[in-house]
Amino acid sequence: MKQLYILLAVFTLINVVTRAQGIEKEAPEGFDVVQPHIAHGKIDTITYDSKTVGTERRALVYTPPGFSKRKKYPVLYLLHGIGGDEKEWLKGGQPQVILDNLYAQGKVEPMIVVLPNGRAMKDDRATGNVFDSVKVQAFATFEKDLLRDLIPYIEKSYPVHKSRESRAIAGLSMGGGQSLNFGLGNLDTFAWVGGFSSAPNTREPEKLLPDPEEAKKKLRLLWISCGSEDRLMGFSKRTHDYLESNGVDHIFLVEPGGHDFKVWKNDLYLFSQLLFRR
Ligand code: FER
Repeated sequence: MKQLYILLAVFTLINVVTRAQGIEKEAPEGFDVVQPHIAHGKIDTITYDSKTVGTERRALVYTPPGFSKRKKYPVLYLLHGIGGDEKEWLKGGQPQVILDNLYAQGKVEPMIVVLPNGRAMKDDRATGNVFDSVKVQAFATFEKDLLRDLIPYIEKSYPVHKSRESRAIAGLSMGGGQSLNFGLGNLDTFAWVGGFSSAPNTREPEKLLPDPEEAKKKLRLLWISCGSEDRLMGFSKRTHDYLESNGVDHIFLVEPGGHDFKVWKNDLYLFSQLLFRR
């Protein structure tokens, strides 16, 4: 009988802890498997004139199943890591498969996903030493390119809502750092922000969010996640600690895994379902 009580207590505890976290933590099996018989979104390659870099720059754009120019959509800007470019998510994470499957189940709000090249320099390919300081600096320069060149291009070329509540920014690793820096640094542009396994380019918490009160008023979602085995965990953890001690609502998800697409695909699966909810 005593064992039964202990078992019951353990189950209750697990239940309470899970509910306290308040979110689903792991994508179900098959979430990233192509389903031939459902509707599929479409991927365009676009080029935009970047005044910031002084070149034409490339990005990919995923429009959802049932996309219509007569409707208006919110936009997620989804950013890659230090070794990648605008194709990295597509090759490693297949976001179009994850999202098509979520749409088929009615689990995600219709949105456009923009996959930019976040290395804002003339030669923006991920070749040579990707840790070279000039290339790393280009990930910071992308803030200007995004705000002044890419977003205006998207907003004049696609049927999209043009308010902060209709823009999200998220990314993996260097792209996670960019998303936190640019998102929290531009709360009048983005209301939904996600950092997956954010890299050392993530600003220190006090610089990232000097005014927690403004963030509390303006943010609709702040998501921080990282694999438990990732050596970059410290950058997510220190951000989470600061947010927690300043009472800024956010999700902090530590999930099994390292610095890889198994984690980032799970993040996209979970994060995308929370976006643009009323
Ligand atoms: C570093 C370690 C990792 C760093 C960047 C990264 C700029 C980025 C990793 C990634 O994007 O996957 O010291 O410095």
